[in-house]
Amino acid sequence: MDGSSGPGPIKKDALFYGMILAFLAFVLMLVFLGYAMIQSRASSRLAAQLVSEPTAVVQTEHWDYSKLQVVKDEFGAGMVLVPAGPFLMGSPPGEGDQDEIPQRGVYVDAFRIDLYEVTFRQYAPFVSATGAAKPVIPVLQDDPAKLMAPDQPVVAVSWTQARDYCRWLGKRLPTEAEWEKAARGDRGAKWPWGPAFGPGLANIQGEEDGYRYTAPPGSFPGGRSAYGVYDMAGNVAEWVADWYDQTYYLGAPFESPTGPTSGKHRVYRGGSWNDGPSDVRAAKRFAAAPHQTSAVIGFRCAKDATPDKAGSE
Ligand SMILES: [Ca+2]
Repeated sequence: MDGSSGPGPIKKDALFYGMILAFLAFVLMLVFLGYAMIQSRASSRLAAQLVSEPTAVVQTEHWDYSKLQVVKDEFGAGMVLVPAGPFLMGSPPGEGDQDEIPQRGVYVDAFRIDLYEVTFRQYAPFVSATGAAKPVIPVLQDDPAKLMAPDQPVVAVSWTQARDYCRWLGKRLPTEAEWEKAARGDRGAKWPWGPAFGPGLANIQGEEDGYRYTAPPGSFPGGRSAYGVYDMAGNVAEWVADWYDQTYYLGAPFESPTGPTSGKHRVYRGGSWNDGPSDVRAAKRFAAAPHQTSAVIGFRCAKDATPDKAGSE
């Protein structure tokens, strides 16, 4: 018996190959771990992109403005023709407030509406010519002059003064239905530009959009409505012709509704520089007494339009 052979060459080889195998396994494990780390980083990047996408890229409708018919009134204010036809007025269940339901198809005759909110510069000749009261901002915890530059939208005008200004120009306030159609187009867009709120489209609460208070009308071209109308969301809220009734939509006519025949409050629309995204939705309704004035309420005017006149100017 060769009891002195000890660990033979076979055992030594086994040890050697075993070590090599273990080393290879270790290297393989490192490669696998590295690969797994790269994979997980890539997928978390992807996840981050997916999460941030809704705020980074806002869906807008890319309205086609090539067929808009814009005319200027005698003072140079542009008015756009909104053609006759139906549109979706109000909000579907679960989207807006109680007074916005039911959503329904409403037919509106052709009309014209100012592309821009009325400015202090435009309002001044009316005050001089008629002796109407100069706008005085009633409540603001800051210097009112910050809102009252000539190129700012006029505020601190009552419903009655707004109506009188439009009449003075041979115009009128838009009805609530006209205003909403001009703001959201015929397919019921939630905001003038489309279905989602995003940055750079309207002057709302906060300074992230560049304005603490009002902005000169037309400062947010990306937020125009289907009819090219500026600032229908935010900046200044806007008086419209109708009396306010919170249940009006339940029984209102389907053709050119003009609001209740009487009431205590008038409707104003669009939300303002002091409202959040939900309150600048095209369907959102507000109401205030006709004599009330506010640092957040201004207006724009409208005018009848007959089909044969359309496009001839
Ligand atoms: Ca703002």
